[in-house]
This record gives sequence, structure tokens and C-alpha cells, in this order.
Amino acid sequence: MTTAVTDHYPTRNDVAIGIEPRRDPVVWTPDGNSGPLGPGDVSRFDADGFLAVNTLLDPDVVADLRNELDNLRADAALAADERSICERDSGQIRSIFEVHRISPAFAALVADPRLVGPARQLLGSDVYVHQSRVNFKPGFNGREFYWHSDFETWHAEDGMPGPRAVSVSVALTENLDSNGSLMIMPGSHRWFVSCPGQTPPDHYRSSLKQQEIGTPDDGSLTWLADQHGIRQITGPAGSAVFFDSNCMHGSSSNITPYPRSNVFIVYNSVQNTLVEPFGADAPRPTFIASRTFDPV
Ligand code: 6CS
Ligand code: FE
Repeated sequence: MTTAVTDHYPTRNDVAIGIEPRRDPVVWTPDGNSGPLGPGDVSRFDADGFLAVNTLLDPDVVADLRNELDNLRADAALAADERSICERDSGQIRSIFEVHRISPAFAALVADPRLVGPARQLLGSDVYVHQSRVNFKPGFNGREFYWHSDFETWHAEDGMPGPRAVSVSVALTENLDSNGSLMIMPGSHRWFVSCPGQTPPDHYRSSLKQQEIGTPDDGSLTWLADQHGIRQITGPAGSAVFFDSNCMHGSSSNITPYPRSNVFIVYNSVQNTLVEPFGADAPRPTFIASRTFDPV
């Protein structure tokens, strides 16, 4: 008999819409736990919910990953694979999921201590890869990612119990303030915003192109933006941002000629492995939410 897991973060399914204080810590590091981040960076992540790093990867590593990006985009078989998500209007590739299982270069990146080291330190445990993806956001046609908390979706649709996960977004092209770079509300990770609506069957087939269910109401977004502001995360290829699973974030469409292509790796604590979805009838496919929990 499986023990019922208490839902500390109710959302969707006619739950009263609201903003509740986060029940869990942000930084799970026991005092003095060592790791690559200094105390200043750890406290900045705790306060803001994210930490931007201007040069995480060396130019030669970035060049290799850019080449890999071109190889993946040119792979006709992969374009027909369910792990490739196309833009809703142009048909250009929007995202490729599970890149760490498709490409040796991205598999190596996942295990790079510059990425997994801070993740283990912040989450205070071993970690496994919950999700990896490249978001291409091509020039002229890269469409937006509307405001959302990743954790709200991962909790409702993947069965992630608590917000004990951290994403690392690595810029593979220059992230400008004009080409749809990431916007985060600093400090928003300390609130859980329950979202309206019911999760449709196979929701991921639409949500990964344009998310509607699992996005907060205007009133909640306005309250959060008034309280916390909006920070645009820009930086050169090779820069990165570590961000808490529950940050309110989004990015605008890209109408410039300059692609904003980033790889995102989501590290989840091995103490926070997926159970049954809290707000959907069936779990999403494993290329979106891994159900093997082998530590990196
Ligand atoms: O549903 C998800 O898992 C994906 N959707 C968004 C908009 N961000 C997180 C993740 O890539
Ligand atoms: Fe997201």
C-alpha cells in the first residue's frame, strides 16, 4: 500500500487561487556544507532565487556545444522525434528535450562540476537530472515562454513533491535585452502561486509550444511584479544562471535576427523524487520528466 503524499502546494483543479508563502527552504545546505559557491553567492541565491554567472563555460566548450546545437537542429530523424517541439506558427524547432541522453556533449555538460557542484551544494544532497532541453528561440520567429513557475508544472503534472530542484540555463548564443532573454522576478520563489484551470489530457503537446494552464492569473502576477520587480538576465555565450524551481519567470518573443539559444538542465534532489502527479490524471512522458533517479 503506497503511503499518500501530502500535497503542500495545491494548484489547478478548482483550488482557490492564491499566493501562499513557500513551505520549504530555498537553500538546503546544512550550515557549513562545502561546495564551489561562496557564502555570498549562496545567500544571494537564497534571497533572490537565482544566481547569474558571467563566464561559467570556456569559449572552446561553448563552441563545441554550438556545433552540437547545429548538428541536432539539422538531424531530420530528430526533427520527427517527439522530443523535438516546433514553434506553433513558423514550424521551426523551438525545443529539444532530453539532450543529455541524445548527445554526448550535453551528457558531459550535465556532469560538469561547474554545473552539478552548485546544484548539490544548494540542494544539500545528491542530484539527478529531472529534465534537460535546448530552447532555440530562433531569430524573428522564437515565440515567448509566458510567466510561470516551473515547480507548479512539475508538481501538478510530474508529481514533484517539493521545490527542491534547481535549473541551470547556459547561454549558447548571446542573451541580449532585445532577443527574448530570461526575465525573473527576484524573490518570487518564496511564494507559491496556485494557478486556475484543469490540466487537459496530454497537456504537454500544447503547453510546450504555448503554456496557458499552469500560468498565474493577472492579479497574482501584478502583485508579484509590484512586490519584487522584474530582472532581465543577459550575458554572453558561456554565461549562465542558476535559478530555483519556483521562481516566477518568462521570456518574450524574439523578433531580432539574433537567436537566443540556451541549454537548460534541471537538477532535482534525490530526496525529492517524483510520485504521482498532484494535478493531472497521468504523468508526463519520461523525456520531459525523468522517472529514473540515478544520481549524477
Ligand atoms: O513544462 C515544462 O517542464 C517546461 N515548461 C516551461 C515553460 N519551463 C520549464 C520546462 O521547460
Ligand atoms: Fe520555465
